[in-house]
Amino acid sequence: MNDMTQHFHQVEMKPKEFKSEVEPVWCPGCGHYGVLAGMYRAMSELGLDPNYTVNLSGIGCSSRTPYFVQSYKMHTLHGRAGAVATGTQLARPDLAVIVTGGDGDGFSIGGGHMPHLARKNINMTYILMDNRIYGLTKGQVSPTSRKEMKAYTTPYGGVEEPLDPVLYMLTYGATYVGQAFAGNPKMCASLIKGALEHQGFSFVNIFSQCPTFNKIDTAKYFKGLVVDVPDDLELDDSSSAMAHVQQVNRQGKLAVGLLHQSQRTTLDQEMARLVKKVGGNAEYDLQKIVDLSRP
Ligand SMILES: Cc1ncc(C[n+]2csc(CCOP(=O)(O)OP(=O)(O)O)c2C)c(N)n1
Ligand SMILES: [Mg+2]
Repeated sequence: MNDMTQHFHQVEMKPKEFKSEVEPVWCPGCGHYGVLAGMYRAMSELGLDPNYTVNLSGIGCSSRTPYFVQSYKMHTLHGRAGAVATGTQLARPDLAVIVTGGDGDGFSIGGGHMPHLARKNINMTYILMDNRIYGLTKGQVSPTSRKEMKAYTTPYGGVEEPLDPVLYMLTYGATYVGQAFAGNPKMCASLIKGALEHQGFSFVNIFSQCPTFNKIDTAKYFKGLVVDVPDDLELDDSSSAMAHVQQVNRQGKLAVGLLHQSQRTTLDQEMARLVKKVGGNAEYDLQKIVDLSRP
């Protein structure tokens, strides 16, 4: 364990014991199943106590994930999971806070929140299930859809350039950034595990095929393009990660693996420091509220 490592309430549970009583309602072949399998595995490997874990989401197929996971959960407003998770983390710094959501939820309607989660280094894990489409609403282009994509709202093809989620989060200062393909649940699990262990804002982008509404970015398509991060990538230098991702993107491929991990104080730590500085005698005033709220 190093300074970047989180301390959890731990239990011994098998991956399948992290399944809730609610069965996933996703279409057959949806990549989101791979992400969920990765989550169960990561949570089991860490022994994450469901009583001290909260999984938040906005709206979308991907945003249904909390229903299927043994944990506390909040199904919030479209695009607002990150903001609600920020409040949750500050009020209950003893919880593992996980956001699961889609490309539309995170980068369209929720786009205004994303830079702030990263720059403030909120101690949470954000898992983006990137199917490059609005799945739940039956197939409109999203900010990660490729430019020429024909979809419900773009019958003649899209006209907007897509954004790259990992370049975006690296730019705004996320302290843990990884990328994977849902067809490789083992890699998903290992990146999610690392993200949960990381102290600070961790972001994992997972390419997740939507076989119903996105006929271009299929599982086969993603599988053919993934390129593993080289062993000699300087993980603590975000500019190396950005250069690597841009180089791989230029070749029309997709960089997968752990891209960046660095250490910086989190917002809750900064606030605790501030409370002390202005004469608060509590270790952290919000912790006092937590203690008072316990039966
Ligand atoms: C305020 C608001 N605007 C629009 C919608 C409609 N809506 C629901 S989900 C969604 C997009 C979902 O796409 P994404 O986040 O990529 O998730 P996916 O279903 O693809 O997993 C939209 C536009 C809504 N529910 N609320
Ligand atoms: Mg989507």
